[in-house]
Amino acid sequence: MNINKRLNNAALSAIQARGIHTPSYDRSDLLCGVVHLGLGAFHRAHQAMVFDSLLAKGDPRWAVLGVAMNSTTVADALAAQDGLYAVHVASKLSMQWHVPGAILATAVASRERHTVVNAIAAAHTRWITLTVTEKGYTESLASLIVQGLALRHAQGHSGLTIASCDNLSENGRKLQALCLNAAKSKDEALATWINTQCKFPCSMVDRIVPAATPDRTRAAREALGVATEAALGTEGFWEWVLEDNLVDPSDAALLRSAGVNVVRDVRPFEEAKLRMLNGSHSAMAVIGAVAGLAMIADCINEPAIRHMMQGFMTHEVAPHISRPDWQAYREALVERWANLDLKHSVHQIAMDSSQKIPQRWPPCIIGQINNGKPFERFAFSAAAFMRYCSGVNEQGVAYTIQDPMAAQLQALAQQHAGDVKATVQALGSIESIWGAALPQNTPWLARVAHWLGTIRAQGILQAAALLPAENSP
Ligand code: CS2
Repeated sequence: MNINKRLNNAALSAIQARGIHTPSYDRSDLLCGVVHLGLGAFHRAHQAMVFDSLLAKGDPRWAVLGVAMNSTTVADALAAQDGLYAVHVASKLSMQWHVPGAILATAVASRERHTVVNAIAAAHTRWITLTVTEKGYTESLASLIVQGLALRHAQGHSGLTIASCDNLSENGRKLQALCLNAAKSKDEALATWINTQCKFPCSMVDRIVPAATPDRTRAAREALGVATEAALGTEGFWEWVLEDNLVDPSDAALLRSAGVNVVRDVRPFEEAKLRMLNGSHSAMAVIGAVAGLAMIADCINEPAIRHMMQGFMTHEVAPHISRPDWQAYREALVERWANLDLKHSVHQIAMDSSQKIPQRWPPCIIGQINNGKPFERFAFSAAAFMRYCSGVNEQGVAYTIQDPMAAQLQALAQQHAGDVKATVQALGSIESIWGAALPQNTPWLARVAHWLGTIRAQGILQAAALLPAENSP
């Protein structure tokens, strides 16, 4: 390996000669038609790879300005590599390194705000896409977008398709409301222009993309034969379901040709994904963290957890989703979680649980309560979350809770550590997590307390083995 060489445009032909998927198009001819906000692993292994395949079909308008909101590390590492990076795609059938070419340039919003504002306003920009995480939907995000749109409007350019790709229900509507609010406080005419000329499609995006690790970077250097940073691993599976609500209607056919499912109503897909995939993920993450398991694959390979998750999905989640192929979706999930190449850390998923649980768990719990059906696996998951908030696993190893509410959650968990009922009372009454109804629901709180007591007394895996059998409600 020639480590003096690094991944960049000049190295691409040598990398391709090693059998690695590299851009088949001329990168010097591309137009930055997309401004993407949130340069995390997910975007690079999902939308950016879809845009890469549109570029490979000969449409030069899908190159991306990749904007990190605050962190400079990835933006600068990619800039030094001409926007290129390696992605290892692993499925049951194949393993393949890819070097997607869609990210043409990068910027950091907190450092180069004007670059981002000017890019949003630029005539060749057609889309803004976003993966800024659940906690990123703030007034400051809206102010950045609206500043760019104001300049765009002043310059007389057409409106943009602005697609949220975060795990929030009705993500497009939320983003639209946030932007319209920000615009109204500035200028009514601008708000009207945004409302009529820009489109905010809802979307569901799915692909398991663990955070980058040093091991993956080492493997990428080995495979590519050049020095490289910011390498990722992902699974073969990906899905992008997008509401057919686009400024340029002909984009729908283009996106479909690259495998995107453009539909009238995203809700059945979004609900299934948030409740079944993400809801199970959040449950396994806190259970695994408490049990001292490192990865999601370790969790799903643990019989007590696997049986619990099957029962969770079949009896407590499925009644509250309307995706027609949910059985196949559920089976595929178990297989996806067991993918050993992914090394998806439970602590990564447990991060920001206070922001994730609200759209993942309460709608199903309330649905079960309203239908007079059991909610034992949810009560167990809620108890596991409360046990997780203590910040120490069952082997006595402390971990960091990364969450905007970390200090409050940990203080409450520790303050009442010896008293199960008081812990459930304190942590179970936070309405921003559980909504208004559950903190008032005595049978719910009683079952959470039951499971928290059992987890404390017997250990979390032994407690999980006491849940109803997989095939019984
Ligand atoms: C995970 C998601 O970290 C999390 O909260 O549940 O990132 C999940 O891996 C993706 O949504 C899969 O599409």
